[in-house]
Amino acid sequence: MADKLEGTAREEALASIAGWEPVDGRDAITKTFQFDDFNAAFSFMSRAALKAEAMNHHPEWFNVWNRVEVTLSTHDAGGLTALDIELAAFMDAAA
Ligand code: H2B
Repeated sequence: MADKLEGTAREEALASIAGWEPVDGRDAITKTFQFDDFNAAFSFMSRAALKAEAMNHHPEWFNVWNRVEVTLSTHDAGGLTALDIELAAFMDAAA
């Protein structure tokens, strides 16, 4: 299992991704992606889903038409790990 990110490693990891915000009350990060339409939003979700499945690391997300709200956390570790950072960076590149 991936270890929870702590200290300097955590700060550096979070500094490497842009636009992700901490979630109140739990160790997780969130970002809302906005697209031109549902087709673009769902295409993004499809790319992210294939990556998530390959990583065996899955997002919590909510989609309405062109908007995808994503929360990332590692449930097994009870907080943020390098897996969340990797998936966040992938999503940023895929958006
Ligand atoms: N996704 C996330 N975000 N956190 C996990 O701890 C996790 C996961 N664990 N996807 C995996 C699946 C686990 O539940 C299965 C049994 O491998």
